[in-house]
Amino acid sequence: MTPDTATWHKSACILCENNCGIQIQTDGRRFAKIRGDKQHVATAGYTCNKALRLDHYQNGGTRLTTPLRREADGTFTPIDWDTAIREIAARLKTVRDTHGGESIFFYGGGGQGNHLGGAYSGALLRALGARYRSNPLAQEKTGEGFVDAHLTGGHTTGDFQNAEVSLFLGKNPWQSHGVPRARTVLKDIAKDPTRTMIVIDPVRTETADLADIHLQVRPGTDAWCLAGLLGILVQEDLVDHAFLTARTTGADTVIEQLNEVDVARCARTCGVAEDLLRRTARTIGTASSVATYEDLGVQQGPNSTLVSYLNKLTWLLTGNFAKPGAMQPHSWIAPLARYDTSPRRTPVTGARMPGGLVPCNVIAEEILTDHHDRFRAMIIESSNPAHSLADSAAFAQALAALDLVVVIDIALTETGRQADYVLPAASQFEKWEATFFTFEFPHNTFHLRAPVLDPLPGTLPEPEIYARLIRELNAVPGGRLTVLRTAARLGRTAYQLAFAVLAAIDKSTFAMAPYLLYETLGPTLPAGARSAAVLWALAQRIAKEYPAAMRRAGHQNADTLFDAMLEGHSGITFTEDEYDDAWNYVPHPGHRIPLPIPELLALLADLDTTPAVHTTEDFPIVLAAGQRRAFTANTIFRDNAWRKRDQQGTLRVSSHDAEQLGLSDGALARITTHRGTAQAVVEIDDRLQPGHAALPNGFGLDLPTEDGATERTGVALNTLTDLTWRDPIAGTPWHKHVPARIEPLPA
Ligand SMILES: Nc1nc2c(c(=O)[nH]1)N[C@H]1C(S)=C(S)[C@@H](COP(=O)(O)OP(=O)(O)OC[C@H]3O[C@@H](n4cnc5c(=O)[nH]c(N)nc54)[C@H](O)[C@@H]3O)O[C@H]1N2
Ligand SMILES: Nc1nc2c(c(=O)[nH]1)N[C@H]1C(S)=C(S)[C@@H](COP(=O)(O)OP(=O)(O)OC[C@H]3O[C@@H](n4cnc5c(=O)[nH]c(N)nc54)[C@H](O)[C@@H]3O)O[C@H]1N2
Ligand code: SF4
Ligand SMILES: [Mo]
Repeated sequence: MTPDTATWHKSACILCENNCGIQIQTDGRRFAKIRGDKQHVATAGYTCNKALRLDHYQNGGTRLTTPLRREADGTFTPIDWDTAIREIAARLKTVRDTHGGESIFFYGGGGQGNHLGGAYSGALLRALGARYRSNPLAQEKTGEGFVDAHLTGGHTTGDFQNAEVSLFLGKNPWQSHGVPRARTVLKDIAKDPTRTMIVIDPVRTETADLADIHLQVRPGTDAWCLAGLLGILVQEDLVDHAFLTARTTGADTVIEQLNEVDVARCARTCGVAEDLLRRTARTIGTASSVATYEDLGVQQGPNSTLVSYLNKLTWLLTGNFAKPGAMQPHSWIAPLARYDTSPRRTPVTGARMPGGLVPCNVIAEEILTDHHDRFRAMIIESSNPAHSLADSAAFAQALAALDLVVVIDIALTETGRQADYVLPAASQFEKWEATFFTFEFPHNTFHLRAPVLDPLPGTLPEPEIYARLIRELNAVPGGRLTVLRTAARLGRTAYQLAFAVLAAIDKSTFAMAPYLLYETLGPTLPAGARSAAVLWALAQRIAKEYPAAMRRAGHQNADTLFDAMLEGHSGITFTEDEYDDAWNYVPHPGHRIPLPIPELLALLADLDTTPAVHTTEDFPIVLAAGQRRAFTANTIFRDNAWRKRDQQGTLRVSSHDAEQLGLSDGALARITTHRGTAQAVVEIDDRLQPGHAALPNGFGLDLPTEDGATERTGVALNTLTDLTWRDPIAGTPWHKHVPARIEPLPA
């Protein structure tokens, strides 16, 4: 085949939420060259080192090309698609008829680069009467979402391009991004003497190297660090009274309590000098604008929901909302989760479900019980929970206890190996794809990606997989589809009308909409973009919820917006907000932000008696299980060769600990926790403080060897983590705070 060197295909990187626009040159099915897409509406040509390695995702060598069924003896038999769909639908029906649709649990629906397929899963769940779902958000962001629901009513994003003060809390954007064009933005801040970067991290990260102030807290003590900062803001009267009076309610309650905070004691507990804490608070309290970003360092540690609340109070008490350089609410293409202030509860353990998601750390407990309402079946798409959730052994036991496990993935993963059926999906470069990581303000962007290659033979895009299952379940009367198909041929106006009429007759039309759209509008879309049909409904929603912002972005109505999505191969701006509009996103009476959250204020009041240390004599080191590095990704690459460095995934320890424990650089160490044990190569790294160690995420996959066995490189982190170490409110895990023992191993 002649290399297709003339054509650059537009797409996006799928490794983190920024989804940088890229261009790919193919050579057959190989990605010969990859570069940033300068025309991309959000990232303008920027990429980090990882995007250039995406051929290892596309052609990494462990792709599935046929559905698999697991037999009684544990082996897999390849089966054809019709058989797979028929058998799975029949078994799902049996579970539903025996135990009720609510006993069918859905996990996943998208990773860092693919949410379009998952948008169709809701219709399948509706067809089955399933009510419970979860995804990886429920092991990181649900505590933050719970706090957001109480305060601003939704997610906020920091304007780091313009902020006078940028605060990164348990976040290392140099490596993990999250901020678009992160390295450029961080370097710009560092260069500018009028701007200040504050990093709160026990590790002197690459981001901390660029910071003006680094609060190198003891691991797991952020609640005290932030309580101290807030205490100073209030006690030195650095709060924005005009903002609090005009825009919030209950500020007095919060201020009164923060007046009681013993700042010196907080400083001692978190290990930061009181002077430095005071200087930091004054910097925040006197700045013209402050933006903050909290991430896994606090969200996967002790007191995480409380920490989210305290973080948000630092910028709310100082009036840093809805103005340039501060925190902004924003529009969404589709919200990643809908949070409210009193989430419903799980059926067995009664855990709160912020965002409507079952906390990842209770899933095994919801299954491993004889409770009548336990989950009996699980559908897992675009996620590898047997590897990524706390306590892999417990999760494996839970999977084994289910009547049916169906996994939809491009590869045979650690989770797939434990499934009853594995369905092979087309890769993210072989189908129409998009993410709903639309967090920007004032210009919010969205990128629908066209396929770069045809699907690998034997694979299907997820919307087609869900549609086939729904057809097999006979969930929608054929007449409905005929009406909509006829209307689709008459044009979009007729279609909209027909849809509205159906919805008026039958409420389930909305829940089944993705499927209805896929079957009826989908086939009329250009360039085989059938999977984009669901975006039509999302465009209607945008036109309804943000009409002025949509028009400012140049879209007259939902239809022109939908067409722009289909045609915008470098992404489009779908809403253009104005700073004052930000208040419209605050759903509370008078658009005021209610500051007190009594349950969290109670936890704050208890800090004096809350343990700040969780290590013991047996497990004296705090292990951060999952550090983001230059060559880590989630389990998106199933091919170790993608890494140019750190091939083993080293265990980083300080030279102090290395000396104490008898570890040497490059030698093997054994790591032991309450749950398990593992081995890793030691790297002495004085970015870490004594008593703190770090292992990278994304390692420890069981990859096939040539002789048909599997081989594991690096540590599968969740063999070491514990389900019960979780936040009392959101149930989010303590992956960044695992008490461990580390010992040298003979070479
Ligand atoms: N290179 C790379 N980038 C990625 C990913 C990847 O796998 N690799 N994954 C993506 C995903 S899914 C996510 S969610 C993001 C996560 O992005 P981040 O949250 O930035 O990543 P982490 O390295 O897990 O944790 C951030 C920091 O928390 C610090 N930390 C550990 N313990 C504590 C503590 O007790 N207190 C405080 N304040 N900090 C602490 C760590 O030292 C680390 O520097 O990254 C995304 N980007
Ligand atoms: N101990 C510890 N555990 C952690 C973390 C940590 O720091 N420490 N980090 C956590 C975080 S923040 C996250 S976000 C999770 C992520 O963990 P997971 O939710 O498990 O996500 P990924 O590892 O990204 O796995 C994505 C899966 O999707 C598959 N896939 C790729 N493309 C497609 C596609 O087009 N269609 C389908 N159907 N499948 C596809 C991949 O093969 C892979 O199996 O891990 C979490 N687990
Ligand atoms: S920042 Fe890097 S990993 Fe994230 S989307 Fe962009 S290129 Fe990919
Ligand atoms: Mo994540």
